[in-house]
Amino acid sequence: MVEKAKYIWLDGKFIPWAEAQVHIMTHTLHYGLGVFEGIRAYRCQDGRTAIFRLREHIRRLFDSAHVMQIDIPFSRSLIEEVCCDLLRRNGQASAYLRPLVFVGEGVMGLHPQNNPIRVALISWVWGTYLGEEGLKKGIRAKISSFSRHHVNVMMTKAKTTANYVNSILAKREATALGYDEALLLDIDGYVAEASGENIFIVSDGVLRTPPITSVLSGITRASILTMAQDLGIPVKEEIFSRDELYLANEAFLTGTAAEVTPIREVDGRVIGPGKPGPITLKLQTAFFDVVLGQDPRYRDWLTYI
Ligand code: PPE
Repeated sequence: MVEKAKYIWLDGKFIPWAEAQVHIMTHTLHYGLGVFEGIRAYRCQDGRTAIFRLREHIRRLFDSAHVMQIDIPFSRSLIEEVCCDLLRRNGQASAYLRPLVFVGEGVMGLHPQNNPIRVALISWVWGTYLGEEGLKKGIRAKISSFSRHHVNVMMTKAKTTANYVNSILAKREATALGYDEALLLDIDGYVAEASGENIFIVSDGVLRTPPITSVLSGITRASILTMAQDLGIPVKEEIFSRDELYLANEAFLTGTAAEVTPIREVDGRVIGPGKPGPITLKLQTAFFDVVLGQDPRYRDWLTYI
């Protein structure tokens, strides 16, 4: 259960958590046209709170809306400001921020021309997404029987609510079979991403991740690519097959919620030595140093509230 915070920002106003209700005729509830973001704020080593890559997340929110032809009735800078303000008002030193843009009541049917565009900002405390144990020792993943969206079926660069039905189907299937996470292949059978994370593998010292063609352009993914290059780790954005994943020396997932989570097993095949490998650990440590404000090189990725 999500622990209630004091306030939610809805359509321009801070209102008590319990009052943030919508009508059953809310268009997005019926058809799934909406866009959202997931952003983490961390309590840094010096006691201050910093939001990780706030600008990039809000830019992606507006990019998703652009792709889905949704006009957000607020400016990017206002939404960024409200994210900081919400954390302050809710007294949360570390939290997960969820901007959600959805289509309100008006007409029904598949042509919601003038229905109001509504915007909510929610913050809640969210622990490790795939468990403390998963973060430390690695998770067990399963290739899903569901494929990742084809680029001409859904807009894969847009973080649209409707895309996540595919993720839920995959996640349910994997967890029902006793796995922690689902990995989805693209329509051509190459590894794409997990239900809510991007994927990386290490093969012979090279860090590899699928190009963003049919996957979400992850902000954690982009951060890891930059950090790896700065650490002198060779990186390649290229497609790979599931047997290349089985044969990888290391594998891990990245995402705002999942942070940097090692993968220790896929489809019953142990990955490398079956525990987080040296490159994974190096990048995971570097990632937490950055988000906790311990690495001055990436200070501009943090917005202190
Ligand atoms: N792929 C998908 C499909 C995805 O949903 C996410 C984020 C990522 C990749 C990684 O993107 P980024 O967060 O920018 O590094 N998934 C969000 C949703 C989690 C949820 O269950 O809700 C997240 O991590 O916030």
